[in-house]
Amino acid sequence: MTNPLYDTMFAPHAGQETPFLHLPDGSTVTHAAFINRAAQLAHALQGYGVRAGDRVAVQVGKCPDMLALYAACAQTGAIFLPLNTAYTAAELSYFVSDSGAALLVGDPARRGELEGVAHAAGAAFATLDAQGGSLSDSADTQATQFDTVARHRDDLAAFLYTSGTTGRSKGAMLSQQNLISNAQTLTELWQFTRDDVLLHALPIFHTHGLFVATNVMLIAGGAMVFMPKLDTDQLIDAMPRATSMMGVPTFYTRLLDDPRFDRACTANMRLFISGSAPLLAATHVAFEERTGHRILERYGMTETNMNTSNPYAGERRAGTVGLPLPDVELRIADADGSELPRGETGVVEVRGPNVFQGYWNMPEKTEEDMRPDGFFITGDLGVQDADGYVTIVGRGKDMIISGGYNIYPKELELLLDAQPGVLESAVIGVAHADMGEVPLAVLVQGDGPQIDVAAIEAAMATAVARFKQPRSYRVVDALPRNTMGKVQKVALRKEYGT
Ligand code: MLC
Ligand code: AMP
Repeated sequence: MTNPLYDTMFAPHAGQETPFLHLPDGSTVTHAAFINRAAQLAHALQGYGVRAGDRVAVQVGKCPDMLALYAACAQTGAIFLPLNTAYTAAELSYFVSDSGAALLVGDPARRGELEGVAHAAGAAFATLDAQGGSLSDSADTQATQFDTVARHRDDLAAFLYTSGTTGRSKGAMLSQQNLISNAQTLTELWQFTRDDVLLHALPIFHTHGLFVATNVMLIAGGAMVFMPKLDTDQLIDAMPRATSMMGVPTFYTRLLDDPRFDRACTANMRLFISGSAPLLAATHVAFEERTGHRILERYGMTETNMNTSNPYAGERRAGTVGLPLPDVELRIADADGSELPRGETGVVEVRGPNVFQGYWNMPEKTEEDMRPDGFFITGDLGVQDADGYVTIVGRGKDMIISGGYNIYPKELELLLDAQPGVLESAVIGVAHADMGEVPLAVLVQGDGPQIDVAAIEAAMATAVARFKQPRSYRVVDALPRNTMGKVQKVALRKEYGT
C-alpha cells in the first residue's frame, strides 16, 4: 500500500455509484462523486502550498466538502486538524499557532477575523462552506484524479485538540494506523455493511462523528443521512429509511421526550450506539421499553478512539461500557500502574494500535500520561466485573462533559481569576437534564472592586466557546479547602447541586 489510510478508507470506493451522503435537500452524493471531489480538493490544497506532513486546520460548518477535505488531506499526506465551529477567534489563534498549521480553512462569514488569526500565526487562509468559497471554487476546475502521495502507517493523519487539566489544550497526534485499526475493528464488531444507512447528526470535528461514525461507514461502504445538527424532527422523519444511529446521550433523552418516537418509528433500525458521555441506566431501560431496542454503549476518547464496546450479539448491559475491543488491552490500575483485582475501582489504562502517538510538542505531558510498558493512562475511573464488562464510575481528571463536549475547569478558572474583583475561582459541573452536566463558576470576592457578574459573562463570551461558558455564577467569601490547601470541589458540588 502506498498510503494505507487513503487506500483502506477511500480508494476502494472510487467508481462506487451507490449513495454515500443523503443531504437535507433530498440530493445524494455517491461514493464515486465523493472520491472525485476529494481529488479536486487535493489539487486545490497543493495549490495553497500544502505538502505531506503539513497541518491543515479546518473550522467550517458540517458539509460534504468538509468531509472531502478530510479525504483530500489523506490523499496529499497532510494532517487533518478539525476544530469546533463554536471556538472563538481567541481559541483558534492558539490552535493554529500551536500546531504550526500551514493553512487555516474557515467559514467565509468569519473571513475578517479568521484571516487575521491565520496570518498572525504564519498560516495561509482559505474559505470553505456549504455554498462554496475559495478552496471549493479552486477545486471546481481541477481534475478528478490525483496521484496519491505515499505515506506509511506510522505517519500522522490527524491532530485533535483536547483541553487539559493544566488549562492548556494539547494536540493529540493520531497516526494512520490509529485510525485504520479502530475503524476496522468497529466495523466488524458492529457488523456494518454496504447495506447500512447511518443517521449522522453529530458534529464532524470530534472523534465520535468523524473517526467513529464516518470512518466506520467509509470502511463499510454504506450511506449516511448527513444532518447539519441534532434535530429530533429530522431524525424521526428519516428513521424509517435508516438502519442505525450513533449519538451522545442527549440524542437519546431528546428522542424519548418525543411521543412520536416509538416502536413503529424504529422498526427498520438494527442498531443504536451511544458514547462520549455516561448514558444513564434509566435511559437505557426507558429506551428499550419504548422501542424494543437495547442501546449499545461504548467508551473512548480523543487520544485512543474507541476502547470498549458492549457486544453486538451478546448481552448489552445497561450502565456499563462493555468489554475491551478485541485488539485493545485494558487494565484497571492503581496510582502506580499496577493492575488491580477484578471488582476493584481504579484508573482505566489502555494499550493497543488505537493509542495515539503523543501530544504535539509536549513530550513531558506525553510521558506523564504514558506508562513505560505502553499503557495510556486515561484518567477515567473504572471497575471491571468478573465477565470483563467495564463500568466507568468517575473521573480522576477534573473535567465536565456537557452534551458530549469536554470542558476543563482549569481553562475557565485561569480566565476568571484574571477578572476584576476576583481573588480566585472554582468551576464545577452541576447536573443538567438535557446536557448531563453544565459548568457553574464559584467566584471569591477579593479586596478590589465589587465583582460584576454581567461584565464577567461578557468577557467569557469573547474568550471561550458558548458551550464552555458557565451557566451560572456564585460569589462567595472563600472556597472550601482541605488541610493541604486544595480546593474541595466535592464540597462545592454538594452545596451547589449534582
Ligand atoms: C450547544 N450548546 C451547548 C452544547 N451544545 N451547551 C452546552 N453543551 C453543549 N454540548 C449551547 C449553544 O451554544 C446554544 O447556547 C444552545 O446550547 C443551543 O445550541 P444548539 O446548537 O441548538 O444546541 P444543540 O443542537 O441542542 O446541541 C446540543 C448537542 C450538541 C448535545 C446535540 O452539543 C452535540 O451534538 N453534541 C455532541 C458532541 C460530540 O460530538 N461529542 C463527541 C466528542 S468525542 P445559547 O445559550 O446561545 O442558546 C468523544 C470521544 C468519544 O467524546 O468517546 O466519543
Ligand atoms: P474526549 O476527550 O472529548 O474524547 O472525551 C473522552 C472522555 O469522555 C473519556 O475520557 C470519558 O471520560 C468520557 N466518555 C466517553 N465515552 C463514555 C461513556 N460511554 N461513558 C462515560 N464516559 C465516557
